Amino acid sequence: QICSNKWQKLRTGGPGSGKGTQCANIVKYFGFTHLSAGDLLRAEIKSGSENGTMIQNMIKEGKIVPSEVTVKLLQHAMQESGNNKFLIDGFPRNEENRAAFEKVTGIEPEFVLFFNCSEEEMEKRLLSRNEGRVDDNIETIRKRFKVFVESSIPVIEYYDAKSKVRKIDAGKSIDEVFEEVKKIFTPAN
Ligand code: UP5
Ligand code: MG
Repeated sequence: QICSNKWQKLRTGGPGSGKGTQCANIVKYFGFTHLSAGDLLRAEIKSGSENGTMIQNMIKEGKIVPSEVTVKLLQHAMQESGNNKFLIDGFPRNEENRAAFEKVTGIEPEFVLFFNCSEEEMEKRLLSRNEGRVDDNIETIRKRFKVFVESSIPVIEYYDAKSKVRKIDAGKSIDEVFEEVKKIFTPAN
């Protein structure tokens, strides 16, 4: 077995809500391995894999890459890590993702962190990020928000029905958000 269910932590939130930023903090404090599905997909494009062009086109359109591609990348990264505590960032993004991941890995998250943030604030953050991402332009950002509401929110609702969602006000400063995050990750939880 790759890892024990007990340690699965999963986090999600809209585009620019601060998932990557807070994951870096959580890794420092709590020793998880951070697996960003988006970062793995971008690395796959860079590696020149046969799926690269398809992935690039989907990211540019803000669309969700087929589960079989993403799940395989996540599974491989989990095996490579040698860790058994994972923070999965930005995944699952739709019901298909969720069902495929649980079927293939047999893993269900211990809980799901939901970073609640207004679209206005997320848009501001994404437009000032300046990392040269192909999806950080206003047209793609609008598409990402739409896909998030239509496809990703239902996944949050699914986990909420299982009492697994921990909602955080992600509109505050990075330090303030981390104070809230820390409470959720303290061992007593
Ligand atoms: N920042 C962060 N926190 C802040 C705060 N509290 N106050 C002020 N500024 C703050 O943060 C974004 C920016 O805001 C940064 O400049 C940061 O300094 C600042 P970041 O931590 O990067 O936010 P994050 O939520 O990680 O934003 P990201 O853009 O990465 O989210 P997305 O969910 O859009 O991106 P992701 O990489 O996960 O996915 C990209 C695309 O890949 C998807 O649209 C999709 O096409 C594809 N994809 C799939 O197909 N399947 C998957 O499973 C995953 C991705
Ligand atoms: Mg990110």
